[in-house]
Amino acid sequence: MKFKERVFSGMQPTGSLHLGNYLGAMLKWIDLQKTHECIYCVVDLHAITVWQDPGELRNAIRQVTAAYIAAGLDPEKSILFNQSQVSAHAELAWVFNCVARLGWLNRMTQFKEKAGKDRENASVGLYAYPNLMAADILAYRATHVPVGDDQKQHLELARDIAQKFNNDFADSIRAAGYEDGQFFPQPEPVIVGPATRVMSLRDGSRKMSKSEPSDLSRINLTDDDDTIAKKIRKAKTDTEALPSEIEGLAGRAEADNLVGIYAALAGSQKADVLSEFGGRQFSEFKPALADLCVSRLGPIAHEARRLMADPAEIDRVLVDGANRARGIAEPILGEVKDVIGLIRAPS
Ligand code: AQP
Repeated sequence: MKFKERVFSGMQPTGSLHLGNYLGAMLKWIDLQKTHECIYCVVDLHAITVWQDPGELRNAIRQVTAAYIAAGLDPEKSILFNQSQVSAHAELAWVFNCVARLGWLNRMTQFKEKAGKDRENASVGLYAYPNLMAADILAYRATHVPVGDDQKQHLELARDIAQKFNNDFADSIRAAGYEDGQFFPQPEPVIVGPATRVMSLRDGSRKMSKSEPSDLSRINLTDDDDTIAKKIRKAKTDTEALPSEIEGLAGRAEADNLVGIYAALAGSQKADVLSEFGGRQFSEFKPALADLCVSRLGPIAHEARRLMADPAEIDRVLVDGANRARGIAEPILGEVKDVIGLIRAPS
């Protein structure tokens, strides 16, 4: 089957979005809107794989939606919704729980990192998270998935699940009219640009993350201008001047990170940043970076705050998006049920 090009991606409402989410994923989401049919989800079912305060979760779902729109996602053009409103995600995830192998999930590094030493006490949901992510994507037969570098392994698993489903049910899939036996596509990761893995501002060896205890480690999309400037001023660096060539960033994780952030915000490459700032000290580079950050993120924070003043309108956007998402996912889920031998309820 020739699959229509379709984009799917999502973010967890586990706190406010940060610069890593923005540069690693959202900038590409915004770009892809111009050329593709796009489906962007607030993945609230993923968020509850670790305990969330119910009131804060509700607020975070709206906040992430507001950040999507404020950053430039157009709810008329793209489909914006929260995952739990479209039950096809959870239903298909169960099917994939029965397709994916324990050995595959045992290799997932994110589970190991998040569960840490207390693995026995982690939720089953956290372990099965990649199967739900595969369902998120394949419920729409999405072909392209723009994500940060940390999601690469989960995307590979989604491809394995698609392949195994196509193999396990090959006869039934052909009988359903798919002559080439391809029921699900192999979704392609879209991991491009100078900031596919933005690192913590306090430790260049750790990913910038919502769950990092120190707020100084990340720039939130909700931070005001002064806070952004302060966090960049306090960002960890070494004492050397910036190099003029990319090779000079080797072994200088913090410098590499700040140069990558600058390049991504400026829409350029690290080499361009170094040809401008090579030989200059951080005392000169950091104020330029802070100005750029404030000029790019300040208006997003401002617009998100304005949108949050009208939660009913945000909820309306989510309901509209969910209706449109259901229109795509439910027929595909219905076919999945036919192919695997379930009897569906009459529509
Ligand atoms: N530091 C990062 N650099 C580049 N991309 C990143 N992404 C996340 N952190 C970085 C990308 O943002 C998208 C949404 O991520 P998510 O919210 O679903 O979950 P996450 O990857 O687990 O993000 P966090 O901030 O680290 O959340 P917590 O702390 O709750 O686990 C994805 O495309 C991701 O690659």
